[in-house]
Amino acid sequence: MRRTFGRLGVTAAVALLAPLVLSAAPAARGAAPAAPAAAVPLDQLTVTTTQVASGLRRPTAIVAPDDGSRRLLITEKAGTVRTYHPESGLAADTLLDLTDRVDTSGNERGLLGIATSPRFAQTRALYVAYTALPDGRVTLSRFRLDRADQTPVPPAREEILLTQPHAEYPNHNGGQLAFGPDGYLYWSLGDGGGADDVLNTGQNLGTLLGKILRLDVGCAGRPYCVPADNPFVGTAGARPEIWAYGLRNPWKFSFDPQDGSLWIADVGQGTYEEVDHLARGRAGANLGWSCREGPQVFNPDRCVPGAQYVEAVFSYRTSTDGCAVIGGHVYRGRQFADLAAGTYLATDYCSGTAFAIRPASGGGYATRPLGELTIQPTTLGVDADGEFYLANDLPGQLHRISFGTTAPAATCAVTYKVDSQWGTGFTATVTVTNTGSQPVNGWTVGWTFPGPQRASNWWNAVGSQQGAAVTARNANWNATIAPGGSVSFGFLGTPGGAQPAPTTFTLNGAACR
Ligand SMILES: [Ca+2]
Repeated sequence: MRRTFGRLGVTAAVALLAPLVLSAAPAARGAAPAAPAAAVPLDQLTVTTTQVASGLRRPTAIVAPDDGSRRLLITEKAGTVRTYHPESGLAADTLLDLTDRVDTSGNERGLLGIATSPRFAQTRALYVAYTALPDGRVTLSRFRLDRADQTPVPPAREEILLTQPHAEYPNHNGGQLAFGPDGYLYWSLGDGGGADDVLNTGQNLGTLLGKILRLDVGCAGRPYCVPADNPFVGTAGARPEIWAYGLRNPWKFSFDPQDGSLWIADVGQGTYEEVDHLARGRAGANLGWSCREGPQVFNPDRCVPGAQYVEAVFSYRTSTDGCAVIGGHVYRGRQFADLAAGTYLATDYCSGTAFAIRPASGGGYATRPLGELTIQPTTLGVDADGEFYLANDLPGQLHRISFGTTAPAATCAVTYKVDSQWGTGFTATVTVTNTGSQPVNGWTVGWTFPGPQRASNWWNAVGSQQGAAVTARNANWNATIAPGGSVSFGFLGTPGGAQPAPTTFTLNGAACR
């Protein structure tokens, strides 16, 4: 019988046996500072997928080296790494083959995670996380390459950096790898598997199971070093590698490249799937398992008196709205910046639902399901330009993700004019004309810079910029634009020299066409 891979620790039997505990334990907010809203509200945001490759064999993770190659490296459960390029497609040759050492038993063991060192063209280090033969030990390894584009990577190059025994149960191996904004390597490990946190690891700081680790893999002479500011350095009985704890199976986590915050998607047992959000530098967070699952107490016997549990920022019902959350990324690309900048996108292995989450300007989070992506997604990925991809399990497809909007076209025309330009900067004037028959009362004009422009020192508008996405709001004296009327505003920009001008604009979230 063919079994599916992506239940990721959620079994029907477990769902039926999950205790119904409804009392609440103390919970602390894990929220990061709210990001400015993107131009399109979540209820007008749409998402679609376009298949760009097929023939993957149970893909598990996607990473894009920052070497200008435009490649995606994709791990497969059996122990292989494949290469995709947007022009040449999925390469027939395997980049790295570790099938002789990867334990693929059960649904959840295999080659699970991959990361490339920052400034990959110079540093050329490839990191992988997998379950190792013969007993499923979770393993972090490094491969140093001779050249960034070296193909294949010799398996004999392997340097094993850190291992954690994981023999009792084949499920809950975590496996995500990512470099943080601090240059350290983060690695997620599941709680050791079985069910109910039977090994009691989630709240136990003496084990690496049920944790996210933070490692300095750049120190000389040792496989890795523990950063001196890790939260449990010097705590008796605690493993100093731990960065965050109280996790069940953090299959995916990611960092927002703009604010450095950490988004964790923790697969639930039988009741709730959850997404957690930690501000940059938030050390030692306790995400709750197995005292808590999502917004509820799971097992009161595991609750530690006085403990502060970080509350999930989003949760949904296991077996109603899906079965296993597949964490994703915050959109910081250019192509859809005016629609989706600052939006975290996650999905679910069983339902394929696209869950959009966005920090709200007044605090809290706006969340909305945006429809269905594909069946059996196992990983979302982001290319070097910040654009999104998805790979799915048994179909073995790679999809590109696009955003759109249901917002009606606005009745507006916008001109963008560079007035003057010198060695280090420029000034520009933007003129908005109301081409409709109704007055506009209060306006927000949005666009995305196609180049490296940064805007500041605004006049006749209140401007802000997030990545390449720019938002300009009316000043208090020019909020109304009569039918046929115009307003002009401007700013001081950098850098100097000729830059491509923005070509599409929005007025109050709707495109000017
Ligand atoms: Ca939790």
